[in-house]
Amino acid sequence: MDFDKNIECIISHFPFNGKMTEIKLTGSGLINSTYRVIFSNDVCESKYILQKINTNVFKNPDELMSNIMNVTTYLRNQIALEGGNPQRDTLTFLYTNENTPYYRDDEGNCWRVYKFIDKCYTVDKIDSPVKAYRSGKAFGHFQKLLADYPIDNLFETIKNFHNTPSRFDDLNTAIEQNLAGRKELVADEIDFAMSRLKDASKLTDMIKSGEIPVRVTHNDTKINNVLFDSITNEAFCVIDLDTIMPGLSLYDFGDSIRSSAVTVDETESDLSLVDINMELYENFANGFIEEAGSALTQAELDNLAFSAKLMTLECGVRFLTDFLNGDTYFRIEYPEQNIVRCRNQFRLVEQIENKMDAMNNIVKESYRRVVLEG
Ligand code: ADP
Ligand code: GN1
Ligand code: MG
Repeated sequence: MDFDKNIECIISHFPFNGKMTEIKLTGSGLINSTYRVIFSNDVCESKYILQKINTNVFKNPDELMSNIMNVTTYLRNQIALEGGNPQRDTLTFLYTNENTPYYRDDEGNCWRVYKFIDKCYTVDKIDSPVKAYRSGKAFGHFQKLLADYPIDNLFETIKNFHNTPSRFDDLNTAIEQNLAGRKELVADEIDFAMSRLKDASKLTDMIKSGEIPVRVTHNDTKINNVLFDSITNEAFCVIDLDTIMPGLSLYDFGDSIRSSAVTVDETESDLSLVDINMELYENFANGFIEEAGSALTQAELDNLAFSAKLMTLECGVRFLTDFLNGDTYFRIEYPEQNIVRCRNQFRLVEQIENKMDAMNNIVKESYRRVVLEG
């Protein structure tokens, strides 16, 4: 079916008012297809996000949307209780006219709608210490808001999402299968990953031994999953809620460093430019610890800096795996992009390794100042 006809059919299943006057692709997410749509009538104009759920990635949209509806309802209450704005500080999803949280079209595509939040912007990397601090606060606060959420209500929307040993298994399978015939091109990257295999199981081992608590976490804390207010520049809303699942606080801290405390974002191909920015790192850590720090255990604090390395390594391994598999998971803009991203992330791993002592000291100092001395 052609896109225009299909889109008319899709929107007819949602309770929009008026006529659709604009539809535009938006954002730089790598998974879903995201459109900003505007509906107008004689009185007003309403903006929404219409999103095609990537069902290659999220195999069970019912479970996915159950998590999202439950979590956003809970967040709205928490936000109201603390005097925030529930319409702006979290996402508001619409039910379809058939009272379901998404619409499945004739081709099997799953569509959902939520309110567009106005007067805000997203960035792919942080460029100022104050914004790094605010991003850290946003993710730390998000974790705090969900601290008492009933964890057993959550479905695991992607199995073993941050299970790094399992990501290495996927890499080994991809090497073996060599589906895209690219194995020879990436021998150095495979060596790089395998030389760090011993790091992969550190956090999963700590989960097994009970040394580290499983919490409700976001699990995809890339900085373009935070909305910044256009006027105040505050980081006020954490979006992209598809991977809210039981996880580790460390996943959310570590995964964000890759975009919140770096010199260039993950698309940069000039490796000489790739580095961790320690001023941004310190500010992000201060913000995160200010919000989430008092709930963190010693084992978590001791591994915050390590988590930045592990999550970056894991992400590089995932890009490498996807490159070997023929680019079936992450959206790409040109054929080599996954290997460019992988090299970028692996260089960042090296830079984090070089700075690990300083990164650990920053966490200690921040915790002492922010939590112990209040
Ligand atoms: P993906 O899963 O592909 O990363 P996201 O849910 O993160 O998709 O959305 C992609 C982009 O769309 C975001 O980075 C942001 O720029 C924009 N966006 C998403 N939701 C909203 C919203 N409610 N209001 C304004 N912009 C939004
Ligand atoms: C994807 O959806 P997006 O673009 O925010 C991915 C993350 C990766 C990230 C790498 C569900 O995030 O895990 O870290 O790309 N999300 C999923 O840029 O796989
Ligand atoms: Mg996103």
